[in-house]
Amino acid sequence: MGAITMKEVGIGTRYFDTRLETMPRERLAALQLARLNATLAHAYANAPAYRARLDAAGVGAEGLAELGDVARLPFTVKADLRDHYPFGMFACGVSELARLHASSGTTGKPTVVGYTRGDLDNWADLMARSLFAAGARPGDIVHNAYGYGLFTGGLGAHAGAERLGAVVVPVSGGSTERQVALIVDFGARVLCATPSYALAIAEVAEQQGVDLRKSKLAVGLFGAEPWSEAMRGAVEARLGLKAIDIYGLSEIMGPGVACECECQSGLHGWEDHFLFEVIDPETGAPLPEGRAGELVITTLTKQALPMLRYRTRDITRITTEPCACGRTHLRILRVTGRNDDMLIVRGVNVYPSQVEAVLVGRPRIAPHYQLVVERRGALDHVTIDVEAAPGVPEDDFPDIARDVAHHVKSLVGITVDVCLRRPGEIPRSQGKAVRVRDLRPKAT
Ligand code: DLL
Repeated sequence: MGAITMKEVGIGTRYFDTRLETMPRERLAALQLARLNATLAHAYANAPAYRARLDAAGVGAEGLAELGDVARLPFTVKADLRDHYPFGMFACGVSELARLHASSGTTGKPTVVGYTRGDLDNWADLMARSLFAAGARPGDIVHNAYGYGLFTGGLGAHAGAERLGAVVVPVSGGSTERQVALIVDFGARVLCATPSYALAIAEVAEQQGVDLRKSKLAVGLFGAEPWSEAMRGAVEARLGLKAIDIYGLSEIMGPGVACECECQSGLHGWEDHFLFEVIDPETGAPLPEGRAGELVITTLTKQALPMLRYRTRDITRITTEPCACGRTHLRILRVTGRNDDMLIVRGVNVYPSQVEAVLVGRPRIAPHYQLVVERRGALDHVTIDVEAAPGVPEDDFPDIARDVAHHVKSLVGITVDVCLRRPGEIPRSQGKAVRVRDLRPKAT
């Protein structure tokens, strides 16, 4: 993609890259097909792991005739990256890499991802595009509380903010009291953090008697974990900003794969760089637009680590309905959760974010919670640990617990125990919040 000039992102411009963000959908599809075939040829020629798979699937390097033919390609899954640890899936030599990131995962080897200079350049562009769509502008002070390090959040948002022409404050996570002071003293207009950490910042500010609603904060880019509309309401009310959902994953790039615009009605998936599909997680069959299923992403420009039909495990829906903002790129609706996080409670499938939607905003409880899952006999049993709001008398806890259990039953359909905790008892996150404590015996 072409270099972005400051002229294009000047005041009054509605897009970071007008040509690419508003490209008619037929032209976008043609661009995708050309880039998909270039990606296949690149993977076939330079990534032995892919060549074998493409041969086995009867898809050589000759390319696909239409985008729908992508369904002929085999899926790639996280285990492929682990099995080829560290660089076995890469399509370039180590000397051509400019950066490595990794995610630690709960078992075994980390998942390692690599970027060439060109990949980093595209990432910075897409992250700048996302920041702009969210409402950030050149010259804004961007307080970046995503973790720096092997996690892609910190450095990804950092490079995008610099590319936008903003002023980045590279705080990373932690030392929350200091974060509050810096937001106020530097006059940050934009906050980048996980939604759970944004809430932790709001809470510490309130404890310090600082009203962040009166600060210059106007826009927040929150992602890296599932969150609900109710949480959006809570964060917006307590920080006095517009809370924008941003999505991404390291295997595909990092933050900025998709981001909401100021309409806050779904995340624009940047289709000039990625091909999005939704599949039935059981059968692997592609699902029509609008149906909920697992998001599958193919990279269209990545050089170091092309990903062909990567199964994200994330459950969502997509729509190509036009957005009021004028961007033509499809929208991914809020990611409700990961397949791996789905609980089956007496036959009912539940994601923690569905429970969150019931908890957050309810009177007399605070938006800090964990689901504790145990095995009782043959059945899974869920206890919701949720904090009482500050100042609520402990004598009222049993009544509140009953009321919460009742609402979870009627709105989510599962029977749970509710345990009211005192303010501060649920651990606060500095990055991705731990929403489920799984005490079930591990399958052997
Ligand atoms: O979390 C990248 C990121 C950083 C995205 C900062 C947004 C902001 P990973 O650590 O590889 O990368 O985790 C990716 O996090 O597959 C989803 O399950 C989840 N996730 C990310 N964004 C969202 C979101 C980063 N907006 C995994 N809503 C993904 C729901 C999200 N889940």
